[in-house]
Amino acid sequence: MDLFPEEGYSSELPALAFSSEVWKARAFNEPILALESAVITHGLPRPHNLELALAVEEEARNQQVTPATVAVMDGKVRVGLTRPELERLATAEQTRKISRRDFGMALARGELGGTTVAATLIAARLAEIRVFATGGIGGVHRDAPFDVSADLPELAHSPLVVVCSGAKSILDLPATLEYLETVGVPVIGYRTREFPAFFSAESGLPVTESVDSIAEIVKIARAHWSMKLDSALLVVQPPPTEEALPRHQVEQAIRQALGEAYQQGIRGAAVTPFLLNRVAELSGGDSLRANLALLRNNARLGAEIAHSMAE
Ligand code: PSU
Ligand code: MN
Repeated sequence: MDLFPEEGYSSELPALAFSSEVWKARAFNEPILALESAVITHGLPRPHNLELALAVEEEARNQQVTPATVAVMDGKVRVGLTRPELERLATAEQTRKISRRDFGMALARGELGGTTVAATLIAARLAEIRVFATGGIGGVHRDAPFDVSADLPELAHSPLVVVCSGAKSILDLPATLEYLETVGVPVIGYRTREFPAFFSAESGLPVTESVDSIAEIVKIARAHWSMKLDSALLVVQPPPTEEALPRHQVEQAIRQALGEAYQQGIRGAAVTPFLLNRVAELSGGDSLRANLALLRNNARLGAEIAHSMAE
């Protein structure tokens, strides 16, 4: 550690820039909740993206947990954003979707970028943050054997509790769960026995373990890491009942979106944003409502876990 570190910067982590809020929380060992920003730049339409970014931060603050939204900005990986920075990210004309592969280019060129689950895990790991909340993780794509989200290998060696609503069924969910098993990421259902499919509570697939309390999650996480395992624990909960969509309704939109992606030759990093956007359009406002509700709900659970882990 620097003797007199300039607030927000650490000589050991030259690429990171902490918000003063996160800097202080780190110094006082207070709970912090990591949040991604690809959902702001590539996941949600304006103005819902900014509203959502502010709402999930509020969920953390309501529980005296410091939110650390991660993004790439002005040649730094920001851990914690100010409100003007969130606004800049949410309204920018051009942003890069930043996964593990993309840091070098975005940092070197001073680009603005939203971090995926993979990229947020990398930053959170460096910052020693232990809890991260998001909507849904990336996974193994359907009928595309080599399109596996970088989120999965990153979860394999990121010692964090990651709260989400499973993964969207735009993905091959059984294959995604098999991958997580291979790399040692337990899938813990919070008050559910079923792996949620993001918009819908049902996927027909079981979780590794089901728990009813935050205390159990924390106990399992500590025991997991006591074996010097460096993998994440995925804590999943379904979208709130009021806003959850029936599985068949979503499935129809997904089939159509997948067909269009194939016809239009959409590849690589563009696949997930394309599918998310088309499914949202095809299923109408209901999917957006579900998306916003589950993101807030996951931030709330993430903050509770962060709080409990800091005790
Ligand atoms: N799934 C969603 N909403 C999202 C994403 C996934 O339901 O916004 C975003 C997340 O940031 C995730 C990323 O980390 O997409 C995965 O992209 P890819 O498949 O290109 O790795
Ligand atoms: Mn991909």
